[in-house]
Amino acid sequence: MHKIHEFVNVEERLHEIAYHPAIINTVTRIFGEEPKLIQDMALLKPPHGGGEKPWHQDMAYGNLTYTKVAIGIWIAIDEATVENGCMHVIPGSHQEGATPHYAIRDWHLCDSHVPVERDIVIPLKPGGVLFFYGMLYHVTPSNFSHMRRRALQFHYVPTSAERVGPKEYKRMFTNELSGAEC
Ligand SMILES: O=C(O)CCC(=O)C(=O)O
Repeated sequence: MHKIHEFVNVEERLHEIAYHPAIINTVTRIFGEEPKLIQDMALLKPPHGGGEKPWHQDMAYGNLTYTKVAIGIWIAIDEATVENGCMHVIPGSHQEGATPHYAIRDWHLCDSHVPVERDIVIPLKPGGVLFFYGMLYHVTPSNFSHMRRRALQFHYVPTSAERVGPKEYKRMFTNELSGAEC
C-alpha cells in the first residue's frame, strides 16, 4: 500500500474536503466542541497484491494518541469492495479502550485477540464516507483484484485535546506493563 501524507496545505481541493462543513459540523456534534485536523493521508492500494493493513486502533499510532478520542473519516475515491480491500470493523470495539499493539507484520493488534466473528465489511461507493472512533478495531485486507483502491483519510481531535506523553503511551498501547504475549 502506498501512503501520501500532509497535502491539505498544498492542494486547495483536498483542503476543501478536509474542512467541508458537512464533515466539520458532524465531528463538532460528536465532540461537543470544535475539532482540529491532526492528520491527512491518501491510501492507495494497488491491484494484484496491494498489501493488507492488519487489525489496529488508529490512536495506537503516536501521532494520533491524544488525551481525548480521535475521529477518523475514510473516504472512498474508487469503489471500495470486499475484493479490492475495503474496510472491515468490529462494531463496538472502541469500548475496549486502548489495547496493546505488537510489531509483528506492522504495528497491530494481536490477530488472535480480535473477535473476528463480529467483523463487518464496509463497502463504499466512490465518495462514500466512514466515520469511526480512533479506538475502533479495523483492518483492510490485501487487494488481489484487478481494481485499484484509493482512499482519503482525515483524523480530528477536540481542540482542547493534548498529545499523550511517552510513559502514558506505553501503558496504553504496548505490553510493557502487562507482559501480555501475542
Ligand atoms: O486504507 C487502508 O487500507 C487502511 C487505512 C487505515 O486503517 C490506516 O491507515 O490506519
